[in-house]
Amino acid sequence: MSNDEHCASNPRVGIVMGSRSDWPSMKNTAEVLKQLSIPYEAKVMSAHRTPARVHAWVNSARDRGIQVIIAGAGGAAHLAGVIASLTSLPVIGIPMQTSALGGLDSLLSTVQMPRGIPVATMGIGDAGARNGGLFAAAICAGLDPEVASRLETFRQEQTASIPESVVD
Ligand code: RP5
Repeated sequence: MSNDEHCASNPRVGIVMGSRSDWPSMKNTAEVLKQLSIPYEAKVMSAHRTPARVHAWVNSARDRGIQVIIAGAGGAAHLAGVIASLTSLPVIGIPMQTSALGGLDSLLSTVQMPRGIPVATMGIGDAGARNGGLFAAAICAGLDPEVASRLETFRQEQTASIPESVVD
């Protein structure tokens, strides 16, 4: 992943992931934000392997205009929870699919937060990553009527794209 390619100058959403190996799933988040013209930045940082990078990035997030954080991680997936412990910005967790346990490890690590530090946890893998982007868009829509209007149009188009007939 080239981060430059995926960074906007004034990001409103921060997409972070524990490893570059998470990008094939997390790009689903980026794609839907791009579709909705919501500026984002995408970064690799790990709660375990690069804790100082996590702290530095989270501590600057609000001042740089980030409104929502989406964190994807797999296995002992503490990234979203650690980020939520460092900021009161809304944090959306995306549990990555894993080869060892199918992502159940990531799901439970992300969703089972202690009382007081919430992480809005999506489903495992690609669908969760896309829904995380849409959930972030819904939060941004509450702050920006133009985003609300684009999200409404997106939903109408999605509805219109679902055929009722079972054959072509
Ligand atoms: C987690 O470990 C990452 O979020 C990733 O899902 C998983 C495997 O990472 P790599 O070994 O591929 O770097 O921290």
